[in-house]
Amino acid sequence: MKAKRLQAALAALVIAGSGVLVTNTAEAAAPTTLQELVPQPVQVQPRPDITFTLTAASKIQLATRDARKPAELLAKVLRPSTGYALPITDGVSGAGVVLTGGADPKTGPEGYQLDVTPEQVVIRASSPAGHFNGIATLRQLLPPKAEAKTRQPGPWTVPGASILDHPRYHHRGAMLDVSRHFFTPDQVKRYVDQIAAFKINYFHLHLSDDQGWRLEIKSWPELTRIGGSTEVGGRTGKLFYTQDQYRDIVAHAASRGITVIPEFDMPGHTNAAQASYAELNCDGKKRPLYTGTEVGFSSLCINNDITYKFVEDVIREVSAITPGLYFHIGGDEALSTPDADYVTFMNRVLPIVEKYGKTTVGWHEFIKTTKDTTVIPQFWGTTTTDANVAAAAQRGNKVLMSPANRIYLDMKYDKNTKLGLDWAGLVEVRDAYSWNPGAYLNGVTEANVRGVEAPLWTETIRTSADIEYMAFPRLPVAAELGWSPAAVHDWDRFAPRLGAQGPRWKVQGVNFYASTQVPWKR
Ligand code: TNX
Repeated sequence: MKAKRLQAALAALVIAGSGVLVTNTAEAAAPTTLQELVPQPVQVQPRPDITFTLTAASKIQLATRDARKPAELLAKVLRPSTGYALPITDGVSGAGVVLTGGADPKTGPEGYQLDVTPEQVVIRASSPAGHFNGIATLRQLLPPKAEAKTRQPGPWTVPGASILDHPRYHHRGAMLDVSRHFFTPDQVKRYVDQIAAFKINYFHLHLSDDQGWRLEIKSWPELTRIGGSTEVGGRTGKLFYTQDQYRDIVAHAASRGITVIPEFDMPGHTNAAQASYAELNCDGKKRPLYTGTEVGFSSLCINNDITYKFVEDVIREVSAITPGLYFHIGGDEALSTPDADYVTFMNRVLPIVEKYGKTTVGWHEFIKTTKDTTVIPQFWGTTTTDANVAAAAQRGNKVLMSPANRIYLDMKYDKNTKLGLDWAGLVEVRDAYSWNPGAYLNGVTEANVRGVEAPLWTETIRTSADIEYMAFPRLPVAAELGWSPAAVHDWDRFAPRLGAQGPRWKVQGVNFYASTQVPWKR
């Protein structure tokens, strides 16, 4: 009893950024999921006198047709665990979750309001993106077992609250390298499901590299027959996606509010293509397949027209099956392409991307070749100064931030981490958190930043368990940096919220790294 009283006395805590005082009384010391949200919302107003409980009678009610996909996602998550029917209805009546318009303009194009009443959880938003984001919050307000794939006992309570929320940056991304090691469509979709829970809205697929070409290109079939036949370590098989499989991954991501950005890395990182077609090599000879992990040794043949026919065919075919507006052309570590050739290559390729209606994203090296302010440089360096990126930002380009020594998910956590690399340093969870995307690169300020992406390179990563170990908990760190207001940035407040995700990952079977820096909730 004494301990409880002490707890009640000590446990008045401010929800960061909201300016709202939450009194965590002994009674309420039972898990209140309101204090455990990642990413932290802009405003959380607790309503301690109210609780909503999801029951067998609950319906998911649409006041706007726009919200059907988000509603379907919510039903998909909650039907197996609750065992409830949770029908999706057009129109609003009775108990349940209501998805509607009429959000406060402050929520913007991707934000939402979430209001808990005894009868309903009402999510207001002006777009499907907003409803997806509101649903990600609602999932975290329910008990962790709501994420289970099998039926669990209730009660399915949601603490009383009014939440108003919107992202700091439009672009919150995750990348998976499926070239160094190939991952099946089911493995890719599993990762997509995991990142969607943290309001990630872009999924970048690194589909080609020296070790593998991973997407069927109908006009160049050898790319996958040969180039997609192996991976790092030498395993062989049909290690690629057919166009139908890719479409299915794209649709799966869309049904979770996520846009796929396909990457075909050029003019370096191209050995798999050069092993598939002799004519892509200046000497007209096929390269051997490569299953090691060196970088920088390959290059397309820059002064050969067939190279641009190849590039255009790839961009045309991929653009036709990619509803998202972005095409990532790679452009990194072209160490075997002379500087002048690199410029020639980009000057020919960037207009092709535009011709097929896409916006170019590229690793930041490419930005020195163009003054086009609509293209997106993705900064992956380990320094805080890059003259070319800063100059582009001054001209008006928006920069996607992926500093390798902060947010590369393939860096080891510490020297004992078995998986991963360490060329950019060891990146413990707190290191991943301790930077400000809007004030990191000299000359690149808040307004110049498009967002944050956490890339996962897979030289050492082979299984879903491996992906999860490296991505969790650092991917949610990236999500927090990309979403939550800069003013709430505070490790001491963030760490317990992150630690509260542990029970959810246990229910979901996510193989997370239990960093000793994080106070994990049991
Ligand atoms: C650098 S980052 C690369 C990749 C490697 C990665 C390993 C970048 C644009 N290029 O080719 O996989 O390091 O961390």
